[in-house]
Amino acid sequence: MSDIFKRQAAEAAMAELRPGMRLGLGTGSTARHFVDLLGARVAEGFACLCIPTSEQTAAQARSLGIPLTDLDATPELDLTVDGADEIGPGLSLIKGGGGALLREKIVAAASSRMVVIADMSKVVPALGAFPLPVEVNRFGLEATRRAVAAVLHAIAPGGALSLRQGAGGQPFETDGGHLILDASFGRISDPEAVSRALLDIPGVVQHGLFIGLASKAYIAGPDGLVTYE
Ligand code: ABF
Repeated sequence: MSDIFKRQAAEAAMAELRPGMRLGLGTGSTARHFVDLLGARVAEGFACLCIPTSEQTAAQARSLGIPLTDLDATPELDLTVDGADEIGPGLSLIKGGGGALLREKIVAAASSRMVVIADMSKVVPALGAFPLPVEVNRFGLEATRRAVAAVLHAIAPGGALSLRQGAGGQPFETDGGHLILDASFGRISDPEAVSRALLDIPGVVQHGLFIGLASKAYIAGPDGLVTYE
């Protein structure tokens, strides 16, 4: 059922498209619908230049004939359309459940606007029920893990921290070759403070809190489509 809503949210975001746009393409099952719809538009002659936020999205876009570039050639984008794991107050987000948070954040930050697409289950009164993904360098993993645990336990004494596992019993590896620690806060009442504390840890590459990046969200659910801005 939620897949129908994801598709509806992606369809709604098509209204944001203008010919010649430089677009950031998100990652995940909702963004996949958007890329699918964009591919159909491109096949009809719609002109755009796109930057994918993951190898997965790059492969999908290539298969649909969507023109791709990179941030070195095209460092400023008009719009990024991406999914989210949680959408909280003020369009603050938790992202990175799919492991693409670093590229997603770099691409979103390079975009004039970020539009979120999601089904209604992603909307929460406060962030944190979804474990916060923290992307870390492999070097010094244990020292970084302890420092992240200290931040987590200062806020959520009973909170759990786990190294994300991938296929074949190996740790999950991001497109950038890093690892992910999933931090279960339960509730994050001050996302800015958590963001600063995590980014102060040298081994932390990035985290999945997106604050002040999204300016609009198309949310679809049983009661229809809602737009937040
Ligand atoms: C990406 O896809 C991620 O940041 C997020 O983790 C996930 C959203 O999940 P889905 O669209 O598959 O529900 O946007």
